[in-house]
Amino acid sequence: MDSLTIHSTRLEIVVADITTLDVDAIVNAANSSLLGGGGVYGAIHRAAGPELVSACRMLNGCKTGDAKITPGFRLKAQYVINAVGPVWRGGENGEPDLLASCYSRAMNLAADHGLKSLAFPAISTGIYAYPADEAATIAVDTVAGVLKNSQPTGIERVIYCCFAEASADEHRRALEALGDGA
Ligand code: AR6
Repeated sequence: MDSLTIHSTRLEIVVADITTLDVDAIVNAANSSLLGGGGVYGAIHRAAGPELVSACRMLNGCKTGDAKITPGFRLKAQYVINAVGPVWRGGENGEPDLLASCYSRAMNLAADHGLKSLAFPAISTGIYAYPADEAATIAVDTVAGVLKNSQPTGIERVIYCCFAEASADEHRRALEALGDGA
């Protein structure tokens, strides 16, 4: 399953470089300084230009599980939502709640800014080593929970932007499990 609609929001899975997406906001996977990094962070900062790190410098960092919004500068996306996922330390150190919190905070920021479309990378599943299957379930279930349990968000599209087919497969499986339970 590559997409599922909950209320009026479409959840979609794509395999792409997130910096190329034409959406209102893309989510970044940063560390708590918001300053420096490789992976998707490096790609987003290269594409956005040096103004993005200058904007991040004004934010005084960000706690794990939280997110802060900046402009997108040279990106097609108008905004970047800078999220800080947990480092995987075996799963007994609050990692699931902290990862879920990244997704719900990003959804809330997008809704508060009146955004219609939002793309997530698979936060924490690269350098931070979160198991991809568990992370995909959290990514899908948390967004679905926000859509089902809160006031209408106004968000029309949520994209899971996977960098590899294996990651997309995990998100497809999670979307199917959610669809089966609906
Ligand atoms: N588009 C979409 N997804 C991507 C892209 C891209 N251009 N590049 C990588 N990914 P990671 P983390 C995927 O390591 O695990 C940073 O340097 C990648 O395949 O970027 O949250 C920060 O500063 C993986 O599935 O982020 C932190 O120190 C996912 O994005 C730390 O790394 C996340 O991988 C955060 O680690």
